[in-house]
Amino acid sequence: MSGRLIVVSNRIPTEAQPSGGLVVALHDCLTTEGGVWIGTSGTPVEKPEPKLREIARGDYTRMVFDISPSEQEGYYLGYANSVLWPLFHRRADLVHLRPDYADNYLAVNARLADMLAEFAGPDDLLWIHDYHFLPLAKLLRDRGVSCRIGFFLHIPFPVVADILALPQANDLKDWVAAYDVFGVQTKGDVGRVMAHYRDDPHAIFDTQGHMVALNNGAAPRHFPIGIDAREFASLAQTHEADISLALTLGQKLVLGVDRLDYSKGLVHRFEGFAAYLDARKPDTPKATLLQIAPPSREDVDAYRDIRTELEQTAGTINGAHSELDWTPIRYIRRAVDRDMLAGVYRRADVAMVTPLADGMNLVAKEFVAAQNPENPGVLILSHFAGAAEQLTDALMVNPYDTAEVGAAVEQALTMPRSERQDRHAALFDNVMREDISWWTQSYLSALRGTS
Ligand code: GDG
Repeated sequence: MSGRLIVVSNRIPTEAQPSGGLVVALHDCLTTEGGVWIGTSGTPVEKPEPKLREIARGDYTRMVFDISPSEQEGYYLGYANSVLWPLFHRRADLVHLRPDYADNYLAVNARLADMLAEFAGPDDLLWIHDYHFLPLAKLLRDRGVSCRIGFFLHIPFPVVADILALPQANDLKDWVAAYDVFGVQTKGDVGRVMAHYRDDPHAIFDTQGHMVALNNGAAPRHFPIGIDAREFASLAQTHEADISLALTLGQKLVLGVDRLDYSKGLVHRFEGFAAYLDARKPDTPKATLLQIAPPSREDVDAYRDIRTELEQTAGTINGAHSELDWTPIRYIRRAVDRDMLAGVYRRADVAMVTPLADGMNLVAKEFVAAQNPENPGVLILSHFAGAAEQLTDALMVNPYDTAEVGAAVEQALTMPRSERQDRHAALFDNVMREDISWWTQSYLSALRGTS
């Protein structure tokens, strides 16, 4: 097969050096493989033309298309981030249904399908990313596109009971079944996709109850996304010395790094940290929780609400526990430079990665890669992060159980060096082995039909 690799995601990098998990991963993949990366232009225009525009060419080509202000509202802020995102993160209570949201979502996908139908040849490989474009393969097949089309879902696949809150629940079955490869992050996600197709004519199950085919394509498969662990480890080593030792006033450093999003469990995390403060024994080190939380999707109400709640919670805990020379929670509501971030990871004694729902969570992997193997920090990891399937040597917690989280903080701060080293060695081995190029190659060989 000699066609091009065509990658589609909502956001594509507009700067030379991309940042952020998905964007960095796909940039590395396309730099190696070559091909075309297509996404939205990022600036809504009144009358979007149904045309792909090339914005850069190098190791690979970048192309964009426009959406209108009302599509930004209905497709992006609406259906993608106020319907699918909360629903897929087990927050059906936050789903905001409006008919114009679904209309805009389908209109943007249909316009993109028209453009791709003209652009893609039969030998090309189309790789579609994330919940913004679930209907694309179905729309492309309706337009006669015959090339192989794969999808990768970066966020969790929902349970059947939650999917029923979606007016398009039946359409979702058709959308998913139209892909040649439907890729998800974890085995748990594969199980939930299969549950969605029980008794559905699209799916064929074997006698043991495993799905063997979905429509004409393969059964859904899991491809846990990784990071460029080697590069990140060396970044952390280089920038460790940049981090001022005054950072925690001589106390132990506990770190959290998350987009400010309700799925990341930040309020529960602060309450879990407060449980450690409440129960702290006199000889347990004093620790400061440094929470880096750059804001995201601030035009969506639920994101404004979580920010207010988090700031109130931090204020209450600090009011109760601060001393003249110690503020237990430091909270930074802006992005930190990636080099500095790598150095802070390495400097941290403990990382709290405690989402209530998360497709994978790259922060957990970055923290592991950044550690000094001689004196590594401890990873506290939620059962509900996709990374929990791979990083089984972390201290696992139920993020809703604040007493358990508090006890894990205490255990992490007092863990003997030999146990820290053993746990870290096992985690590091996984993060290095199942890295970003392993992920890319696994997915692409499935999409090419060779595995
Ligand atoms: C989605 C899924 C899945 C964060 N703060 C700063 C900063 N970051 C970087 C981290 C990391 C990335 O952003 C966050 O990645 P996550 O995986 O943790 O989370 P999502 O953004 O929700 O990503 C997730 C992922 O897609 C990939 O498939 O793992 O489950 O939700 O790389 O380092 N980077 C900088 N400054 C910050 O302040 N420079």
